[in-house]
Amino acid sequence: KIVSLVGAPTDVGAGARGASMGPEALRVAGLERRLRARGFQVLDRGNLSGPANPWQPPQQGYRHLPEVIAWNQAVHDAIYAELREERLPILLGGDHCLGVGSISAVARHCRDTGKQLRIIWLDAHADFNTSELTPSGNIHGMPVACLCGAGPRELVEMAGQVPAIQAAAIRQIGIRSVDEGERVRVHEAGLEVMDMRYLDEVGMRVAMQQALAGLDENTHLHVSFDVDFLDPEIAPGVGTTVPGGVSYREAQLCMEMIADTGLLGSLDIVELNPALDVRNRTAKVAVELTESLFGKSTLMRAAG
Ligand code: DIR
Ligand code: MN
Ligand code: MN
Ligand code: MN
Repeated sequence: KIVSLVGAPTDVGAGARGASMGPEALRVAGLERRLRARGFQVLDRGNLSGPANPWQPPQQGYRHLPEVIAWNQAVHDAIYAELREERLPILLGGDHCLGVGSISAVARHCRDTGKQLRIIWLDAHADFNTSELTPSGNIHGMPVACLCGAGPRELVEMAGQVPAIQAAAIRQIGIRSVDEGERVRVHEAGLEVMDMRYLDEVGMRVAMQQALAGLDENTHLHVSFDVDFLDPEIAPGVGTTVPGGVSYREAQLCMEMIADTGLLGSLDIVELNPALDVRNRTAKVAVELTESLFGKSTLMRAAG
């Protein structure tokens, strides 16, 4: 399988500037070289282009909605094209609003090919806000809601089918910051959220066994990796750090267990903010975790 890198250098959906530099920081940290060392053929498709960040306050509950739509349409089209070529696309974000475009493309591809879709959402946040509930207006707090059918029409309809995905297709891991109104919607929608308390109680191994249960050869596994999933001590380069995150070892186990399924079909790496990072440390950690996601392990192990 050929891996393709698609850069989307924008921070239009975020509340802090700087995630627009994420793609280059991941390249500088050696993402392509490390994937090649794992035996993958890698195509760097370069960066998409889109509108600049106008840095305006929210209007009707959305900050930069036209710009967010334009970037997501570009991401959707690029990721869909890679999937149609049977490549494994990695979206280099960019903020997490881009999950709408990326996962809309994946949902469309799964519909084309009759695949079952499972999404592993690694994040400190549920990203399930709507314009009525959002405390910030930042659309990077809304992609899961949009994908499940709640949001502005242009984003909700991007997959050509509403909703783009069922809430039942998602497993959220590492969550530790959910807003008041958002919490109610999470429960109403029946989102499966493995929050930090749950990880503390049962451990990453059991949580991931559950998150990866019910997959078969016909499953397309998509991982949406918001780097604020990680504890800020190991990943300071994000705009919305939340203390008490996933440790380096927990994150490695999480990635290795996903790799073991052999079903990874697409990946987003989002919210990396080099302007807040320390000597590109967070980008390096993200690259190390991506290596594990693509099968790097210390020893050869029996399957299962
Ligand atoms: C918060 C932060 N829930 C919001 N969301 C973030 O503004 O909606 N998502 N940072 O990644
Ligand atoms: Mn395919
Ligand atoms: Mn997120
Ligand atoms: Mn987040």
